[in-house]
Amino acid sequence: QSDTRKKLLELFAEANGDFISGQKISEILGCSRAAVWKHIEELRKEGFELEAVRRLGYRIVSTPDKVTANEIQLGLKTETFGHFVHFEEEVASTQKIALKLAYEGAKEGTLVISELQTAGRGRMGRKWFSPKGTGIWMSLILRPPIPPQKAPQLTLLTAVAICQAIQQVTGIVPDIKWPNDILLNGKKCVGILTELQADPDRVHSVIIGIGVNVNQTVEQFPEDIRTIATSLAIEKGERIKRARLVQEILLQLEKLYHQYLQHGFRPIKLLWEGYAVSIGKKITARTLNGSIKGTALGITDEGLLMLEDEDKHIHYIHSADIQL
Ligand code: BT5
Repeated sequence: QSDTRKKLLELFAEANGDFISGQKISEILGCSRAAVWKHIEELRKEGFELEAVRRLGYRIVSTPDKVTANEIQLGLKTETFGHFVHFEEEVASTQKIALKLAYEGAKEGTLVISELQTAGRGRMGRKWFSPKGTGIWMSLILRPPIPPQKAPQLTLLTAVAICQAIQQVTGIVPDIKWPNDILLNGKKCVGILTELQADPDRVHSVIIGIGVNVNQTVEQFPEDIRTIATSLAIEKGERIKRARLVQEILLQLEKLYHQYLQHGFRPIKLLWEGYAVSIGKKITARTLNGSIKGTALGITDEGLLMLEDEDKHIHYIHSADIQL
């Protein structure tokens, strides 16, 4: 079975994008035309794009873009991030697996990544839509020597790293909406979920969950988020190799993380402000204790949002949803 598959792929590789007739394939593989059709269907299920034209036969349009350990590690330039990759075709949530690995003692920089999440999660019990093969659904284990209250800074640091990576790979300059959204043309393209395991005075691990919409088309988004979500491919007008973007995110993250551990949050804050859209604007912050309207002044050195209400009172906000 897998031998036939290999032969078929070799045939397509030799054809170099040209058509091969069904007749020829069945002769070379030594199987019936119906069996050829079955193999073609299986390849399609794996993400190969194959065109079938009567009389001409089959032609390969594109190969799958996978995010297995091999794909990620081939050409990876980091010192440690992503040197151990735990890949699964399908998971409930990469966060759950990373949490378990962290608990079992996994090293800093361990990456969990999957093609599909069946129960991807956002903040506060919300769902993260993570369809098969079109996005980056991954969780990175960090063990920063910082007090637990500083952990939210890592969300902001991650947002900057992802913006830099997106810019590097696609040329698009994204916007950041405090604290964890990355937007393209006002629509959400990336979500970040930072989960902390700590004692009151010591961090055991921080799991950085990253969801990036990469190759979805508009129709591939569920209706309830179609108007608020977008993908890099939609904005760029072409598909992007996910593994390449994963490599760049890991590289930028590692650089900023080292900078952060050496020099603190200040340099990161400056970079963050360069990408932030909400600063200086009138916004509404929905917190667990109600909504506050005001002008976003910026973020503090700790990473809290400073919001000035109509009475000139400044609120320091740890966690909220922001409406621009
Ligand atoms: C987030 O939550 O934005 C954090 C998302 C983190 C996802 C990653 S994927 C890898 C790792 N494993 C996980 O299980 N999670 C992490 P929040 O700010 O609460 O935003 C959630 C809201 O975004 C939802 O309520 C929807 O409105 C919207 N949404 C859901 N899926 C989306 C998608 N694919 N693209 C854009 N928006 C989406």
